[in-house]
Amino acid sequence: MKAVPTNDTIVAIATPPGSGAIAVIRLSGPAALVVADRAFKGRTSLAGVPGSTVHHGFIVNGAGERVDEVLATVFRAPHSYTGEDLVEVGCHGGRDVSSRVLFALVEAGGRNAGPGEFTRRAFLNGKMDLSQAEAVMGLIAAESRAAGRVSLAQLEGRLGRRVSELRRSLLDLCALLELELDFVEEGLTLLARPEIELRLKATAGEIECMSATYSSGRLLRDGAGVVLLGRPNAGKSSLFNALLREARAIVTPHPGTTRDLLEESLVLRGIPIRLHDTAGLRDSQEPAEMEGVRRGISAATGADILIVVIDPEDVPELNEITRLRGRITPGQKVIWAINKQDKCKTGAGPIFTGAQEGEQIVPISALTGAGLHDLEEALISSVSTGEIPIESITITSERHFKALKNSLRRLDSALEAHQVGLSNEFISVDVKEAADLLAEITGEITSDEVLNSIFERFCIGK
Ligand SMILES: Nc1nc2c(ncn2[C@@H]2O[C@H](COP(=O)(O)OP(=O)(O)OP(=O)(O)O)[C@@H](O)[C@H]2O)c(=O)[nH]1
Ligand SMILES: [Mg+2]
Repeated sequence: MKAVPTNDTIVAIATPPGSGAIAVIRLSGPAALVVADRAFKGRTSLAGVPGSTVHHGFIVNGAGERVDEVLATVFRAPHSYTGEDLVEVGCHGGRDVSSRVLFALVEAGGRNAGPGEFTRRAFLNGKMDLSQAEAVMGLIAAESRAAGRVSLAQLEGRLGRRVSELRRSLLDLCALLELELDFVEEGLTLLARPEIELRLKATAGEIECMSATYSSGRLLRDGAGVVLLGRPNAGKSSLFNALLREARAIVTPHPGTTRDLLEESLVLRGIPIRLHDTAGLRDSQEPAEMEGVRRGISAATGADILIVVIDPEDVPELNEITRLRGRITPGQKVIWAINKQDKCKTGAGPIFTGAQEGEQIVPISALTGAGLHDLEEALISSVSTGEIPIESITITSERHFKALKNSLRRLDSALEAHQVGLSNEFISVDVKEAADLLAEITGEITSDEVLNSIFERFCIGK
């Protein structure tokens, strides 16, 4: 992949596409003020003004025509988002006018910025560590309050700081281990053997705890995949509609109504959920229904949470429950929704005994809405172990998770080397590797390839 130049002046519209009251066009680079001055006509030239000041003027294109009346905010290096000289031109927000202002600034010498290039420069100029740069993207993409909170905590640098501290303590340990090697002849020890073990275990323990947050962090970022599964007519589509509070899926009294896999998103108490309705499970010779059942089963296999919908009058036999149970993937959270409670006389409904330990049973009526609140509670408790405390660190990125896991593997092998009595050299190699893997999270050690893959997912102007 070609290298991205980092010293020219980049320009892009920073506000979302479409029309609005105003649009902001960002210009950043060592020559940002010079470039802006070629297009900006105000009372004074921007090159002469102090940072963090706003100036009224006009943007003029290469042909000398006025394009728009604007406000230009000047930020001087290093006190700007990118750490470079930066100008934000606030113009009128029409699609046409903002693109003409952008074009005038390109004519003046700006280069159209690539995706994430402003944030990439902010990282390269030390304004933020890599985990914070990724948090910018997470915050922009966050579709729920909980996901936004986690990204915001990461943006504040909490993850980066903690990871840096852990890395530092590993490097300190490494230095001691290596230093001790120099004195091995004299029989001098700088670290008692139990002390080495203690330090390795403490760091490994913390990395383990951090990486364990990924299972809920991932759900916050992507949304939990929830699949409604059950026999035809159990009331899956009715429940799907009830949870969405919208008549999204077709409901009829005929078994085999739903064929396609339906997917909709909803946010439950700040947690994003991707809800799927499926075709009822039964043996069929009808090609469309067979395909529907196949798709439903495949969605169920990849789901985070399964809601198995039961019509208590239809599935009393044990072998049906066993068949449904066969669709559960180990590790999946399972909620049994015992539907159609409105039809059961109080206290007379058949008692459901098909659940296993750790699985929840919730009696509901998709028709009347009874028990729906309990079902939502069951869903929330399956996704997370309660509200994520604001001061805690939650891992939401697969990249961070993998780095932590790899680092942990190295620490485990260092610990093993230590326990079998290998010399410090062997231990310190692993400890150093473990520290380097942590540095990938903050970007203290990184490659162009990693940077490209992170920033190309950003949108232009960020
Ligand atoms: N009395 C009562 N009827 C319900 C309830 N939930 C669903 N039904 C009825 O059961 C029938 C089937 O409901 P659906 O929601 O289409 O069931 P489904 O599981 O999606 O069925 P398929 O798409 O064929 O697999 C409809 O007539 C619904 O009105 C309920 O809680 N109480
Ligand atoms: Mg249905």
